[in-house]
Amino acid sequence: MADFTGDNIPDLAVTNATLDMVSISLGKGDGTFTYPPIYHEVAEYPQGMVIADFNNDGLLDIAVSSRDENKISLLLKKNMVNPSPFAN
Ligand SMILES: [Ca+2]
Ligand SMILES: [Ca+2]
Repeated sequence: MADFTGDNIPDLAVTNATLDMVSISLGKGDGTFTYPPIYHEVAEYPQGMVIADFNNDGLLDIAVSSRDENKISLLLKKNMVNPSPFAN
């Protein structure tokens, strides 16, 4: 778990190797997460996931390695949260 939205509430990212997706559930601050999660398509058969700030904007990003395509999908935070939980 990591905080992707910068609100100090932990969020949850999960790889789904069957759907070739990473799903991100945003923490609400009361121990529950938004549902349904936000889905992002990544390269086929995602396996490993590394969470770090890859572009140095102070917000965490996700890199997902793919078993079948031998490449890395990078989800930058600015593209990650859509729709924004803060937009009404
Ligand atoms: Ca958060
Ligand atoms: Ca970043």
